[in-house]
Formats: sequence, C-alpha cells, structure tokens
Amino acid sequence: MKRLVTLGETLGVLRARDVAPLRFATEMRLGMAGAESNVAIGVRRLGHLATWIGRVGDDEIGAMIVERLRGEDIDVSGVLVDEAPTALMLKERRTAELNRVRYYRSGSAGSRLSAADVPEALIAGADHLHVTGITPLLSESCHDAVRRAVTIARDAGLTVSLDVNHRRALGTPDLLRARLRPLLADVDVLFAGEDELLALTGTDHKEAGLAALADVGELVVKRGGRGASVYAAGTVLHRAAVDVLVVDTVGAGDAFVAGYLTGLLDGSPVEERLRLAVLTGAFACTVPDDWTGLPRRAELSLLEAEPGTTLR
Ligand code: KDG
Repeated sequence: MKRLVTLGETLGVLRARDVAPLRFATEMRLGMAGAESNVAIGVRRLGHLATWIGRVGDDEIGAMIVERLRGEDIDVSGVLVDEAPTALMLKERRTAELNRVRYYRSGSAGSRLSAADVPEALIAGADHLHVTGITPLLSESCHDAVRRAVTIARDAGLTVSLDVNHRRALGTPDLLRARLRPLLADVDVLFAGEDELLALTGTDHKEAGLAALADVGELVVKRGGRGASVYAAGTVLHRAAVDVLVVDTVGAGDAFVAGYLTGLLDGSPVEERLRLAVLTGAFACTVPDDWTGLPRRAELSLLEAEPGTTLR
C-alpha cells in the first residue's frame, strides 16, 4: 500500500432537492465536498492510504467534515481547527441538466491555511502529493501552503500531481496562470480540461495549449463524456468515457483523478491508469453528490451489469 497526501479546502454543501431557481427551494440536503478530499476518498476506497490536510471551523460543518473523512479512513492528523467558519457551497438545480454553484468561502477557515500549517513529516512520509488549482486561488496564504507542500514533496522524492480545476468564481485565468505556471516544473502529472488547457497557457486553441505544455512529463486531458487523453513522452493515448446513466457530473473529474493516481500508486502503465480513471469518473456520475458513489476495488465491474440488475 502506498500513501497519497493532499491539501486544500473542504466545504459544507447544501444541495437543493428540486429543480428551481434557488430562491424557491424549500428543501436542501447537507453534505460535504472538496476536490482534494474527493480524491483522497477515491484513492483510499481503491486500497491505498490517504492523508488530507486543511483547516476547518470550530462548528458543526467542520466537525461533519472531519468525522466523514475519518469514517472513510482518511488520515486527518494534519487538520487544524480555526476560529473562522467552515466554508459553504450552495448547489442550485437550475434546470434538470444544469447546476449552479454559489460559494460562501471568503475569509473561511480553509482559506486561512498557511505554509506554517503544512506538516513536513506528513508530506515527506507519503509517496505522492496531489494539489489542485483551487487552493492557490483561495488566498495568498493558501498559495504559500501549496508551494511549501510541493517543495517538501520534491525534496523528499515524492511524485507530484496538479489538477488545474479552474473555478472562475475564485480567480481570473490571468491569476490562475500566475499562480500555477511556476509550479509546473515540479509537477509529474498535470490534469486539465480542454478549457483549462487554454486558461493555463493563455492560448486560444488546443494545439497551442498542448505545445506550451510540452515539458510536462504526463499531461492528462479530461474531456468528460468524450473520454480522456494522456500526452506523455511524445505519445498520445485516448480512451472513451464509460457509458452510464448520469445523475450529476460534479465530482467526476476528482473521481477520474483518484482512479488515475491509484493506477500510478499501483505501478500500472499509463493504459491501465487511464482505464481505471474513466471507470471511477463514471461511478461519480451515478450519484447526486461528489463522492459517495466512488467505488471500492471489488465494485469496479458493477457498471458492466445489465440495467435493472439486482445482485443477491
Ligand atoms: O470538483 C468538485 C468540486 O468542485 C467540489 O467538490 C467543491 O472543491 C470544490 C470547489 O472548490 O469547487
């Protein structure tokens, strides 16, 4: 078993039950979400160890996050409790096929993570560090925390991955570029959607974006329902998405990353990492929240069952 370590902000989520503008919503379901903790849960369920580092508020939402992560057997020994509140996210089901997300996270506990909070031993003792482009856009101190984690990881010989995960509500493409480009020299695996490829490189078409990232060891381009491609060592590998009945796609990118990094920790070749990634990504689409549907190893064949199957 290997260990993945990650850091970032995990939020409380309130998801409207019904399809309507949020002002007319009468029932909300409480859960949690966070790109990095989603990845940690996905990797842990597939059999490797995972550590999540972050700050939560001294409140019920913060306690829920820590308890649920503990329940998923994630190492939370590096989690700090802050006097600021845990961030929230409201998920509006504006149409049956379109969600809108509003963040209530400015000044939150998670945004107060700093370089001093990054425990050297927890990072150096792991095998792989995963970070996302969300955290460096939360605040200057979060940006410093990510840089510190990457430096420790490099010095200790870990592999490092970065998922661009550009959230426009948190920062412009210019800010994203300014904060992420300097990290790329230390990144072994870069995950990006097609739009993010352009935002990160400041280019306006895919080929130019790919050319600008030619130095990245392994570039994994996520295309959602159109599958994914890996560009590595001058070769390209494509894989189609797995066909499922889609309930909600939010969290599928993190699930994809969890599958891919599990393959990396398993020591599998790129083909197998990509196979696992599209499969775990598909699992995440089958449930309304980000992470509860993430598969365990023994469940990986479930999507091959005929629709309507009951296993007894
Ligand atoms: O990737 C899914 C995430 O968007 C969600 O879990 C919340 O981390 C989150 C964010 O900042 O948007």
